[in-house]
Amino acid sequence: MSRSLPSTIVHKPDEAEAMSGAYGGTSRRRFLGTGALGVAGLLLGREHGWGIAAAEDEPAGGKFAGLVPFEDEQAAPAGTLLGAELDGRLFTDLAKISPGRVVTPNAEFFIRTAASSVLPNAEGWSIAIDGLVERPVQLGIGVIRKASKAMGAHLMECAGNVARTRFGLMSVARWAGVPVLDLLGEVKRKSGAGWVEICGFDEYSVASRTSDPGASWIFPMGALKEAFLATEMNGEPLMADHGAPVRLVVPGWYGCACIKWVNRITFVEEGAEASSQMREYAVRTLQEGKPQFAKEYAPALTGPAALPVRVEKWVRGEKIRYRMVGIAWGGSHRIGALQIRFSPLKRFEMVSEFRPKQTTDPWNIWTHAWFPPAPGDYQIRMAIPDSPVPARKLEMGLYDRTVHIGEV
Ligand SMILES: Nc1nc2c(c(=O)[nH]1)N[C@H]1C(S)=C(S)[C@@H](COP(=O)(O)O)O[C@H]1N2
Ligand SMILES: [Mo]
Repeated sequence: MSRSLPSTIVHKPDEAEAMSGAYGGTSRRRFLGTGALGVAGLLLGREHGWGIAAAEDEPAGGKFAGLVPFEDEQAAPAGTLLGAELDGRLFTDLAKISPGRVVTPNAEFFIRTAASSVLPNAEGWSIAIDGLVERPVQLGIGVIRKASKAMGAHLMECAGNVARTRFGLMSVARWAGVPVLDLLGEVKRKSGAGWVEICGFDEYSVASRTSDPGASWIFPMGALKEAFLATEMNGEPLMADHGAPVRLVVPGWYGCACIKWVNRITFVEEGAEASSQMREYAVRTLQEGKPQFAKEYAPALTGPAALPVRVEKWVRGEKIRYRMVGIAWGGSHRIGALQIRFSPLKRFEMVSEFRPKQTTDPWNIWTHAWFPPAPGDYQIRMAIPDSPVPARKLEMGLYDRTVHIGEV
């Protein structure tokens, strides 16, 4: 899927252009006007409550001297939609996260597949509920919107989120919608109808170079306890590129299960075949092989994971200090402790400031005072000691990042 990236610009997050507008609308002019220190204050945040040091107790004092870019991460620019339809992508700039900016603004929430140019009008939209039911039902969008209520902040991550695109296929929003089981509870189903296939509109005017059309995922009813059909994100109506008028959100599951433009929910029996989307994402959701039947798929849950998102450089007199800022996430799992290592040859050490991630936190921010012993490349990996479930992608090295330190 990353094959089609329209650009291979190496991102330099310390450039003024990259920083402008980054923190609650700081303009480029304001950035230049206040200088690096102004940005530093914003970077560190003044809000408490996330276990993050405030600007005043910055580890080394001194002057903020920019961000050290991660190496070998070629990426298209973040925050703008690139391409269209099935090849449309928008990458979130994770380096912008701060205690006061935990939720991703709508315009920066990642997009994986942009709205089709032949998408039907939202106003006449309905969801067909059919399959193993006594009588099929058409659920109008008006009814769904009316029943919508706050569903909380949840993280979404594409199963194909990789270093090459700076892990930008991951975001957090505060959603509103209707629990799927509430809607399905109204429908009389036949015996044996223990599974549901949730389908979304997926026809495009142009054939994709990278993805197969056809969006649906098949769930056992029990897996949908927390799932909801979303109509709003961050207090605004869902945007077309995020699945308007209605999309599925399954908290804790990879984005590939979170079908957009939902237009059909079909009750099926346990023996149903897996959908083409499930097969396409089998490897990326860590299935064993490419199973033929839906019931052979493990829940496509994001495991516990952590990632550095920026390396800040600070200067005081002759002294240079580095501070790493990162995130930890993983569905509804609690993460009690976090470790970091700077080379495969070195041991893991405890992250210096980490407030445990509670079950309801979508992600949380950690910081680590870092004293690289010498200039050179550092390969960073995180670890979650006593992880409630195996942190498989983390342990596979899929969230490794490298930074080059020029001076210490
Ligand atoms: N109809 C439809 N739904 C879809 C997709 C799609 O291509 N078509 N892509 C899925 C994938 S792979 C991801 S990661 C999420 C991304 O949602 P977002 O673009 O709102 O971030 O949508 C999912 N839902
Ligand atoms: Mo995805």
